[in-house]
Amino acid sequence: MTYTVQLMAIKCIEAQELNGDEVLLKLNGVTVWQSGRWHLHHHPTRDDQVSEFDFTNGRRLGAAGWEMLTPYNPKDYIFTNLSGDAVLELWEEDFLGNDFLGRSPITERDAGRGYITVAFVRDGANYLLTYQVVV
Ligand SMILES: [Ca+2]
Ligand SMILES: [Ca+2]
Repeated sequence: MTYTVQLMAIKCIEAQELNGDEVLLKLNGVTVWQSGRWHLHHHPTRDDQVSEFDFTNGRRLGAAGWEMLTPYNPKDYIFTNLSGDAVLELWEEDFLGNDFLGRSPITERDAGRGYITVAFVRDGANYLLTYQVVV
């Protein structure tokens, strides 16, 4: 039995760094998403700061409100053919070693639970990640 994980959204409740965080998400140790040129921040004031990514609708919430992600490919947020136990990890990139912000285990038993929101609270950071598991 295999299952699929779909990332729905990530929201910054509290950034670790003053100017915002360079966030990356790993699935089973492989980087599947990174904020890239955007810095996650709970209160965006600069053009490059974003408080929330809505992966489902391809939007980001920044100082100017919701804007579309370009490019945006919905398939970039869907991971198929998983089996057994999987793990999602949140990291914050730094020049001298990245900061580990937490992990969340995933199994096929999560399928049918609808949207699952997990909190990553560690090292001064506070993030909410929403995903769903389908079989
Ligand atoms: Ca850091
Ligand atoms: Ca950083």
